[in-house]
This record gives sequence, C-alpha cells and structure tokens, in this order.
Amino acid sequence: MAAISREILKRRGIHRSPVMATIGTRSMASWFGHVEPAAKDPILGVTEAFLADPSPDKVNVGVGAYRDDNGKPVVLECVREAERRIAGNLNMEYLPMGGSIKMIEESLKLAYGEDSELIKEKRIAAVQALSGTGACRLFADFQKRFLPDTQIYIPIPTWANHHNIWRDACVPQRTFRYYHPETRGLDFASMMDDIKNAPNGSFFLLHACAHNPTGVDPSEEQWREISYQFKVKNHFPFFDMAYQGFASGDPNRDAKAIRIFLEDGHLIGCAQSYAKNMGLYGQRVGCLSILCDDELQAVAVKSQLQQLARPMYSNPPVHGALVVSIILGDPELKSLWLKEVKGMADRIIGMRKALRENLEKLGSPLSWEHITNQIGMFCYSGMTPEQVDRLTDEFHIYMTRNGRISMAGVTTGNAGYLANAIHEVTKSS
Ligand code: KET
Repeated sequence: MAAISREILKRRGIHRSPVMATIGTRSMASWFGHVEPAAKDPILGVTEAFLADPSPDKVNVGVGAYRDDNGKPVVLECVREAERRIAGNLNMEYLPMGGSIKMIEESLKLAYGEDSELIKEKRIAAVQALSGTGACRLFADFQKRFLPDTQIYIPIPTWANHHNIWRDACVPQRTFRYYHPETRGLDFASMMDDIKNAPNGSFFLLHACAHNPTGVDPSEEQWREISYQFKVKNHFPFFDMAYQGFASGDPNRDAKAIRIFLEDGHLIGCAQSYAKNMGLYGQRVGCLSILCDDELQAVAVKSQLQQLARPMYSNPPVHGALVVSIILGDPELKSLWLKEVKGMADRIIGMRKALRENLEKLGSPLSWEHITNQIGMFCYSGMTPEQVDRLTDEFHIYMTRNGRISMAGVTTGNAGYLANAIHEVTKSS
C-alpha cells in the first residue's frame, strides 16, 4: 500500500514526507499528515476571495462568466424554453457512455459546418464531454494512451488550466510564443518560428477564437499561414473552442480557424463547451471530436474515448445535453439562441468602449486602445500583479493577477468605478 502511494506521489512530482516514511506504524490521523494545502486556483480562487469580501463596493471581474448589465448571472431565454419543454418529459436513465447522439450531431454541425462532408462521411469520432475542461482532459488522456511519445505545445500565455490538464494526463508540455507584451498584440513571427522549429508531427493546442487570456486572435490570413505551416510540418492541431459566438457574435464566423484547417485537409481535434455561449456553466456540457481518416477509424477512436470515460465518470450528465439538443435542433429556438449570443457579445463590446472612454476621460497617460482591439470575454490589461493587488486591497476589485479583466463582469454601473481604480493604480507607471 505504502509502496503504491509512494509511486503515485513520485509520478506527480511530490516527494515522500517524513510522515509517509513511518506510515503503517502510525495512527490513522497520520495517513494524511503529509498533505499540504493546495495552491489556490488562479481563476476560481479569485471568486472565493470575492465571495468572502463583505464590502458593498466589491466588483468581480475574475472568472469568465457572463453577467447582465445589473451584474446578475443570466439564463438565456432559449434555455428557459428548452427547460419548459423538458419538464415532465425527462426520465433519469443513463445516457450511453459517449453521451447524447443528438447533442453530438448538433455540436458537430456547429463546429465543422452545417453541410460538412466530413459529417456525412462519418469521419468524426465524437463524444459528449464534461464541458470544455472535460473535453480537453479526455483528449489529453487519449493522447497519452495512444500516442505516448508525443508532447503538447501550449501557447504562452494560455488558460491556466491547460497546463494542469496535460500535466495530470502525464503528457509532456512544450510552449510556443503567442503574445507580444509591448504591442499587446499577436507575436506572429515568433509563433511561426516556434511552429517551424517544433519536431515534425507535434501536437499543438490552439484557441479556436477569443484567446484566453489575451483577447488576441490571428487574422484570417494569419490562420491560413499557420494552417499551411502545419501541413508542411505535419503537426496536429487541437482546437479548444470555449467561446464560439463570443468573439464576433456569430458562431459560424468564430469557427473560421477550424474551417480553414478543414479546407486544407488537416485531421484535427476539437473541444467544444456550452458553458459560455449557452450560459450552461454548471451543467457541464460539451463535446470532444477527433477527425479521422475514415469511418472505420472514427468508430475505433470513439470506442476508445468511451473506454476512457467509463472508469472516470461512466457516462455524462443528461440535463444539459437535452437543453443543447432541443435548442440546436429547433430552428426557432436556434435563431433565438443566435440572437441571444449576439446580444451577449455586443454588451461586452459596449463595455470595452465604456471602460476605455472612462479611462481616457480621467486623463490616463497610458494607451488603452487594446481594450477595444481585443475580442471575446477578456481584456488583457497589461497591469502588473502588484497593481492588481492594489485594486483588490484598496478598491475591492477582484481579478486574476495576470491583469486579465473579465469584460463580462463590467456593467454600465461599475465601468466608471473600475476605470477610476485602474487609473489610480496605473497613473504613475
Ligand atoms: N477552455 C478555455 C480556453 C477556457 O477559457 C475555459 C474556461 C474552458 C476551456 C473550460 O470551460 P468549461 O466550463 O469547462 O466549459 N475558462 C473560464 C472559467 C474557468 O477557469 O474554469 C475562465 O478562464 O475564467
């Protein structure tokens, strides 16, 4: 028992503590004596701190969760209607290991295109996943099991949890350059260099749109060049698409990068999430898809994804999957959803303008152009961890220490307060 524990700890990079050395002769209380408190999650830890603050002025622009202009969480009208239709009709039986077939079909149309030949040819292995995180994790586990000698190239910076996901799946990580702090834009030249210099056949994690945390995406032309270079190098692109619809307000446009890679004949992987674009955060509904050479391969890959799911969570939850398939399967509800996604994206764009204008009105000596240039849920402000600490300590404003502002938490009511506080902590820098 102790030997197994030691082996597991060693694999996770945790070295045996003195308490573990004498395990077995100790009382029960000592079994966990070596467990240190985990480091706070850089994103969800912010929400915990926000909730613990009694100040009436407090503002949470930490986690990427959409709020209305009164700062309240939103349940979309299309979701409410889908739930009305579900009410009373739902049995609580298990879904298959791979999840809802209907939800998967609709998800593939959304990512690969309504009339995609690849769907008709049944070349895509896909399973319902526990939202975007679960889709990434399932893929990472698949990668470890079937391509054990590969690594994953992750952009710097990225969503912090990407590093945890591939670490826990025991896939070695490499990084590639993405962001240029001086221009607050894409470091395209360095990114291309890193793509060229990676060994042929490397796995790359790409944000399909609305890159988190920077809000900086390659242009269409740049995506074409990236895709071309991936072809030359025979790299495998894995797209994390957590914000489809949140970048431009149009889910089809936001899938452009994926469509370009498909046109160029790549095999791809894709993680989809309905957390943000349908506001189904806590329902944990998403989809993992892997495009294969042919139907036979797709059947085999899907069966292996199911094998990975079975001992982990057996089968995915049913409620969110029903909501998604009802909305996407009904033309009227789907167009209501499209309108509502656009409404959310537009409100965020409006708040970008408001925050920038407020900062400029205050006479800030710094340029805040990037607030309106960046897209999606986040503004990568350029503030330092120390400046963020001051925002929290002096103004009760909560955000991640990398300077990321969740624009989804900015409202007409708090944009002025936020701008004033940002101005106070940045004006002498
Ligand atoms: N990928 C990206 C790029 C991402 O930003 C998130 C969530 C996810 C996947 C996972 O979302 P899911 O709820 O599993 O579908 N990001 C926000 C929330 C979080 O950290 O969990 C965030 O960055 O605030």
